[in-house]
Amino acid sequence: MDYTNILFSKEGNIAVLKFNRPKALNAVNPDVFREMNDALDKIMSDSSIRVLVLTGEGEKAFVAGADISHMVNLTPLQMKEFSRNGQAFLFRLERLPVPVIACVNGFALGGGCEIAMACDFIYASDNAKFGQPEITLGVIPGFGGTQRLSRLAGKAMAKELCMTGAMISAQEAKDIGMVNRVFPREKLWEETMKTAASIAAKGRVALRAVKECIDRGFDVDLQNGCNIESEAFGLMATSPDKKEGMTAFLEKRAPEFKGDMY
Ligand code: DAK
Repeated sequence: MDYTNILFSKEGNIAVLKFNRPKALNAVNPDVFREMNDALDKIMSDSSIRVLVLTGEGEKAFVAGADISHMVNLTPLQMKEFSRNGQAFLFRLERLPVPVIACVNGFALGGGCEIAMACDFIYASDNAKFGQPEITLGVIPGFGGTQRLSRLAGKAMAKELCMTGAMISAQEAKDIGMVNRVFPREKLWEETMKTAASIAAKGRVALRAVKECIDRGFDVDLQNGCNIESEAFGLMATSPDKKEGMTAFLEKRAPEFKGDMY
């Protein structure tokens, strides 16, 4: 599939996906989701990819939301279809067996904020703005915003942001636990890729297990969460990366993880 709404590239073993509709501040429509899903298929079938970085093309936006010009005339059935496509894409990001970093380089509003929150963590530039402004359009977040925001920032903060539709700065988003780190705009990409490279050097099997344990364990009680972890920890013993990591430590050298699946 040729892409016109996204840009897909690889930098070593790091995949980079950019929303590429800068004239509309990267607002997302069904074509964006179609292309993104195709790109995720490629990422899933490329075992050399260790990390995915998601960002927006241009100076102003990560994603300024769902495309309002597309949504304005949708029928209820079309709206439902749009919602399903969007939510399916977000669940795919969340369940992707490689870590996904949102590199938020400007507006992350509505659907854009929801996409960022479905990534494993968010790095933001100091000029980035976050918010769920759907209420000002007479609707509510439709790509899981009410759910993921309350899990990240707590119920009361999620209610305030979804009820007022107010935008918050990157620093405020960090203060409420939505964003991990904030960088000066010109440093964001470099810092994001530095972290991506650090993660990419780790073992693929262990990275996948960490992601699954934290995500699956989050919604269950501590005992069951720890059970999920023990199961995964046991499986690590079958990974050649475990032997390599521990042997490298004992031999006082850097490990070379191959990422073979057991
Ligand atoms: N959709 C379409 N076009 C957009 C857009 C958007 N979300 N955001 C910006 N643009 C376009 C603008 O229309 C403008 O186009 P031209 O006029 O140049 O053709 C261009 O991008 C530049 O925007 P501005 O001229 O407005 O730039 P400013 O710097 O002055 O303002 C802004 C930037 C981000 C503050 C402003 O553009 C803005 O407020 N944009 C809308 C933000 C917004 O409300 N986002 C949330 C969209 S609603 C659902 C599923 C999902 C959703 C809903 C339902 N269901 C399942 C039911 C999700 C909803 C949303 O995301």
